[in-house]
Amino acid sequence: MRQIDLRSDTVTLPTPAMRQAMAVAELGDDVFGEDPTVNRLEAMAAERVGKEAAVFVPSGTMANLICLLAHCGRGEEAIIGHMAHTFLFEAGGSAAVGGIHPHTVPNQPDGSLDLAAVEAAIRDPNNAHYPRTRLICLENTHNRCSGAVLAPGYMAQVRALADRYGLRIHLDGARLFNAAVALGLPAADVARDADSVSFCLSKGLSAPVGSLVCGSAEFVRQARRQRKVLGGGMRQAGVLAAAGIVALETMVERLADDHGNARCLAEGLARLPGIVLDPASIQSNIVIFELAAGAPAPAELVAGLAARGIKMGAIGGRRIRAVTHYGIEAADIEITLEAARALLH
Ligand code: TLP
Repeated sequence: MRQIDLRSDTVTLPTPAMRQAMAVAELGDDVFGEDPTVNRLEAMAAERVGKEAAVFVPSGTMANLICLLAHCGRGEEAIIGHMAHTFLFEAGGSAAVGGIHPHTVPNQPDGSLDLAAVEAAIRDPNNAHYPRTRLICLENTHNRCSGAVLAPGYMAQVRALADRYGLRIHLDGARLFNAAVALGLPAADVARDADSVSFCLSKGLSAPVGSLVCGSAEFVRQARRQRKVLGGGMRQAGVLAAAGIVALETMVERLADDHGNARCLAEGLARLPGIVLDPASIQSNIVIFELAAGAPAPAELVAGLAARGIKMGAIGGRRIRAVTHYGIEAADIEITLEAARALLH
């Protein structure tokens, strides 16, 4: 039976060109700055996102943690959406490791944070009772907001607000290239208003491992230090970076196919009884839908699909998530819709 794994775009396997590049990569000790393949990937990443410098790190979680540690000291505050990956799914790392105080603001369904709510969350630096606000964190695309793409122009407004209060902006761009492709803009435009941006090679871009932290040369110097603190210096990491270079060279434009497949999946699902979903809200490769009261429980639908070789994730409440990616074809969407139809009739 064909397996259709829609649990995440993290399940993607490297392409044959990536495996080939990994096998022949020129290597050195990256902690000494001497791995030519890592150096090439870092230069390429900085150029793509329009920042001075970049550093290769093991994961998206470590990338975000490194950025928060580089921006905030102990007892200082980061303003962050209540559905941000960094707030929900990174094991409280910034608090556990860095003593950073998260100040949550509600995410809007489009992934944004209401500007007035952000402003209200900024502390008076002259009042000794308060933690000091240092940072505003944004996420684009937004995982828990069904892959929502932040509207162009929104970040410029956050930038203006941050500048008024002397704050920095970190962008969790785990799926930055999905946002760029969805908007038809260069990634550098999407990241322009952020002081730091992280992006992942191992999601829709299909490389096996790795993320990049990008920012000013000085910020990246700090980030390298934090990477060392966290044990993320990786020696002959060019073997991984080689796949990342192929990912940036060959896997960005095709993300549009994933977005098209996600939209087809959402349109098909929305027609089924018991599914609550507005397909127009699906802008990238993540489809989150709800099962109405009276419909099967999410665990039941997920198990029924799994028995037919289709994997999705129940993500709490009555919600299920499906993520399209390299390896999922239009025909797989049809098979998935057929199976869901049979289970929900
Ligand atoms: N997201 C994963 C899981 O952790 C939920 C997924 O399947 O979507 N930022 C964002 C926006 C992410 O979605 C993720 C991973 C990360 C950071 C962390 O990246 P990794 O998994 O490389 O540590």
